[in-house]
Amino acid sequence: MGSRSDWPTMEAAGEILSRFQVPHEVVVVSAHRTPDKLFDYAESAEERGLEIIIAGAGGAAHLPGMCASKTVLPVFGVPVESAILRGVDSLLSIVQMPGGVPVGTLSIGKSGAKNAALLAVAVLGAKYPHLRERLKEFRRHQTQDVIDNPDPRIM
Ligand code: RP5
Repeated sequence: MGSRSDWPTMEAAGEILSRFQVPHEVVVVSAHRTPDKLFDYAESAEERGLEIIIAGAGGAAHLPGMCASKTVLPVFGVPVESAILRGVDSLLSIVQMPGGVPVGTLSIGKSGAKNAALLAVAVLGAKYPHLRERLKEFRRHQTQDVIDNPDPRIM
């Protein structure tokens, strides 16, 4: 993520990855404050054994796109909600990539972070069948939880 201040949002991705027991690292890498670190990180990601990068950033959110420009690993971008423009700036910064360098862009905020991790699990599931099974179980549980709790007045 681009800043320590993104963590309250990106934590939602970490929670999902931990729940699915997907080994992962959590690092602050800023496209603007630490550009050399960003290049090193993205360039070395593949040889370090990373398979997917989830990049969250807010405002002028160039981190996911620049990351994608330096690696062929799948990059999922999470627009962090910004104070002034409520994350619309982040979303547009991430989603409008030029053809040829894709970033899979999720929704603004915590739901986007959560879904980035679930999408990562789904992609990894093509290679790791146990993750596919865990994802099916997650969905079953999620559906059952809604069915079992139809009255919103009862918590
Ligand atoms: C972006 O600027 C970060 O991703 C963060 O969302 C935003 C604000 O960063 P801080 O000023 O809170 O460090 O690069």
